[in-house]
Amino acid sequence: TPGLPVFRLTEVSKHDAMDKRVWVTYKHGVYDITDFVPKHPGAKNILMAAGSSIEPFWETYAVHKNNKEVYRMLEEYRIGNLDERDFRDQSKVSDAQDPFANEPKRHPALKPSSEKPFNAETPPGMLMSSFYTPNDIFFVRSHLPTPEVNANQYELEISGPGMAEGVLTLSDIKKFPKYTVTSVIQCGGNRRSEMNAVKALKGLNWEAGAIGNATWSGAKLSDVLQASGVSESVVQKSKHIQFEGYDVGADGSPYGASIPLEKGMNPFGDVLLAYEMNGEPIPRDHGFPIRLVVPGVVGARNVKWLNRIILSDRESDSHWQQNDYKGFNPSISWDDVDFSKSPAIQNMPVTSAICTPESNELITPGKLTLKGYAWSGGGNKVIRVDITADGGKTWKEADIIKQEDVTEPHHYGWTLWKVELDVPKDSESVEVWSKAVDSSYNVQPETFENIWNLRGLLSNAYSKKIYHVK
Ligand code: MTE
Ligand code: MO
Repeated sequence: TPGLPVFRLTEVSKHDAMDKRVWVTYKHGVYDITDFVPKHPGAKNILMAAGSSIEPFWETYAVHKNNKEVYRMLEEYRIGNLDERDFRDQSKVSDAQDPFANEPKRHPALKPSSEKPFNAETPPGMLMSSFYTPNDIFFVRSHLPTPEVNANQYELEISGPGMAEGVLTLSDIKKFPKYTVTSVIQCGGNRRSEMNAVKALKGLNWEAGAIGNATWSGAKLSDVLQASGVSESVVQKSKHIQFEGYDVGADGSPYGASIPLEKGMNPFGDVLLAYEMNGEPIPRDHGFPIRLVVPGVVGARNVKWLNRIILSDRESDSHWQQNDYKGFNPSISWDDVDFSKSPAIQNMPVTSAICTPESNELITPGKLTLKGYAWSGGGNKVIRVDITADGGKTWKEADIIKQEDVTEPHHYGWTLWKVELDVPKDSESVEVWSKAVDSSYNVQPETFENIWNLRGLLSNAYSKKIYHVK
């Protein structure tokens, strides 16, 4: 932007706190974001960049990095240009310190929605080829650089009010009775692109593949807590179980989440400290060597690379528990959103998706076979999947391809289904809808309009596909 004043970095660095005004640089621009900070849900994080370049911080928050809206907002706060000499120096520094320099290799079939951090979904059609989603094509959702944890040095800390802190190694955890649970892990933003199509929102543009079904094996969290000295008095003083990962952001704070105490302490519950995924050691992308598995609950609480467990009377104060993964009224915008007003998402609502044929495939007149998945959170089982090809005038029940023989409220695996429809000779296209019903008789909402929310979470309306006939 020509015409604006030019600043040296030394001048920028003096503005590193709210009372001195907060300046940051981004590429060639210098911005005074003092008035922006109170409006920003992650203000705490943005302050870490005060007086310097915002780029290394945004590297770890890809939501910002790829979001034109955020750049547009930032431009409103531009006060000048960075001196050319400092601009060159800065770019050198950020190359050398790339926090994403040590990432694992990923399967080429995974479809990335962001590279740094690496987030990628399974192409929905591929989800149909097996009941248990193979580890190497299981979707990856990581908010921060992927840590590399050495299994021999792995330590899990456990603490709580009035309790001596305990430390467990991997072999300590493996000494507990081993349980295996089949459970879906689904990102809170799965199918967000369908909601985004109704009205633009902020978040990774997932199709229906930010979900997978696997067996998870490990120790029960309730067993481990019992053995770690969580007495009745500790329980009395606690309401939540907080978890922290080994992955840390630019400000040094780890990924964190929490679940209600009852969910984790219940001996009939199924929360696992898992060390196996589909019978293999948990792959690095999915939390090696230990990840928390909270069946029926939004993906975000299934903390990978588990480092600490903290019993507390409070929820995790992490960004992802407090200022993300919450639902809102469709009329709430970024100008009036108050994250403290909504509860953190835990159990997920019922959903389904038509996965094959894929969206862009041409079909032929005659028999058309649709395949898809259906799932519900909170341990609810899918009892039915209804399909219509005439806008809801008539419905056909899908056949279950596979579903585990487990009763609610312990049913955490998904249901694969298929249905055969007739495509008349003269038709140019068919529009098909699926809706799943769970064991509490919860049904998917019909449209995305009425459940729209600014983060594109809980995006579970009917799956609707239009296929063109050859
Ligand atoms: N755990 C840690 N430590 N760091 C993370 O970024 N992402 C969460 C959750 N656990 C995350 C995490 C989110 S939002 C989801 S959807 C799931 O992990 C994704 O699990 P997956 O990558 O194994 O598919
Ligand atoms: Mo997620």
